[in-house]
Amino acid sequence: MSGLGAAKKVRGALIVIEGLDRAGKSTQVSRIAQSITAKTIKFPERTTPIGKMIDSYLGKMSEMDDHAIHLLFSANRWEKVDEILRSLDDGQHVICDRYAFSGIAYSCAKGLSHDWCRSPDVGLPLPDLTLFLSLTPEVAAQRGAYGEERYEVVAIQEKVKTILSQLGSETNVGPWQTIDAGQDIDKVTEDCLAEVKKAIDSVQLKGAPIGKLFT
Ligand code: Z5A
Ligand code: MG
Repeated sequence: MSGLGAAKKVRGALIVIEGLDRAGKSTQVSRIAQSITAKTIKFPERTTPIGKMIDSYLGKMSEMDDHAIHLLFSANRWEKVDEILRSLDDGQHVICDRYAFSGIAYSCAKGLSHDWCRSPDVGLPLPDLTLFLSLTPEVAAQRGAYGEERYEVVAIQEKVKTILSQLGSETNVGPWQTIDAGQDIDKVTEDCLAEVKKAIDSVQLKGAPIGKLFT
């Protein structure tokens, strides 16, 4: 016997894409997923019972206390945790279109306390990389008018941008890279992929288990 067992399967990498409305998150999520063959999950995931309540709130078809909707956004992430962990365990990369950072930024922009907003997401799978697609409000404006959903107003987007851009320097958020989302689409993809490939290499090299967010 050589003593060599079967090679241990390397887990997949968890990649998060964050940014303002029209920053190009969904565009880049699908391009990156195609390039590295990854599973994609969009938050909010509007098809679950919790997601349907969120969808109704965002579409202004229902009203809710700010704390209650914040908890629903977080619950909507927790209901996908098993699926995320199973995929990573199977060696599949997972890319999330928004994550807990959006949860904090939008609720804090409405005046809720940062510590309170952070707590329901403590312990979620820790991203191996978060890409913050940074865009000025002027460039965002050139991508068309805001839609009709609840947060699609300039005053909220300005506050969210300030809060989101500071979240990368908090502790236990995982590696965080800011990408200039004002460049042309192909260049943004190129910049994103360069960081994603480094993150995947690091996961494969270290072989470390997935961490827990904010812990
Ligand atoms: N929310 C929350 O409050 N709490 C939470 O916990 C979470 C979310 C998770 C729903 O978001 C709302 O939920 C959101 C935050 C809140 N409210 N707001 N605002 P959503 O994810 O469903 O919707 P969104 O992300 O805000 O909007 P979006 O339209 O999906 O934006 P995007 O994905 O970043 O952009 P895109 O669809 O990829 O691109 C937008 C357009 O720009 C499109 O025409 C592209 O072709 C174009 N584009 C993209 N990239 C470029 C470049 N580089 N140059 C030129 N044009 C480009
Ligand atoms: Mg989108």
